[in-house]
Amino acid sequence: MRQILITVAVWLMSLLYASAQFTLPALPYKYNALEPYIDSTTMYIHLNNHHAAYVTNLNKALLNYPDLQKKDIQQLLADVSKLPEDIKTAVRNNGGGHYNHSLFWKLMAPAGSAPMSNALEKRLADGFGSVDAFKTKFEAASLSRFGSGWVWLLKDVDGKLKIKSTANQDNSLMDLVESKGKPILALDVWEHAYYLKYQSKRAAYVKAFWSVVNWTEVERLLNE
Ligand code: MN3
Repeated sequence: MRQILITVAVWLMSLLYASAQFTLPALPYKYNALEPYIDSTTMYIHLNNHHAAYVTNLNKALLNYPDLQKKDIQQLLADVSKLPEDIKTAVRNNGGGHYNHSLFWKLMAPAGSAPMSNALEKRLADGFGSVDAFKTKFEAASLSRFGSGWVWLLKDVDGKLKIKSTANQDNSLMDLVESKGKPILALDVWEHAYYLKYQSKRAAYVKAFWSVVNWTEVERLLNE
């Protein structure tokens, strides 16, 4: 009888956890798929150490807040300033980390597999003068981000394209971030994203990133 009770208790706990927890996504390609631009070891560590830690710590922060566990990540971030004081910073950092990385993986693809369409080229040229001008501005934003953070191509409420940078794991969905908008393209400029291959040469990493951008996904997000 005791054994049965324990089994039922474990089963109930697993149900509770299964519904509560955010989970680490699988990469949509192999770890070495972005070589030589982003190396396999960096991809492996970035997903399984860094991103996994954000997921674990986000779940831990929400452990005593069953109502918040039911929200999706975008809702949590949109109201992050209104969260209880004891978990606000943890959700900002780890929820942001989970959302940003989940998006980042999907915004990359093996070189040459998801080229820019003529329609997207035109949208970028309309917004920034030319695709080259867009890239130059995006690169400049990634180099001027002091310390850890992200660089974004955003679509604001008026549908206008903007390049912005945020510190740490902040993003433009958070109510406490100044420049709001829908993330269309994201680049992680934390050192962990490039240090093994590029050491302190962030500029070389940013240049290499253009070779593995999934422009098909960028365009889908833009038109969504
Ligand atoms: Mn990262």
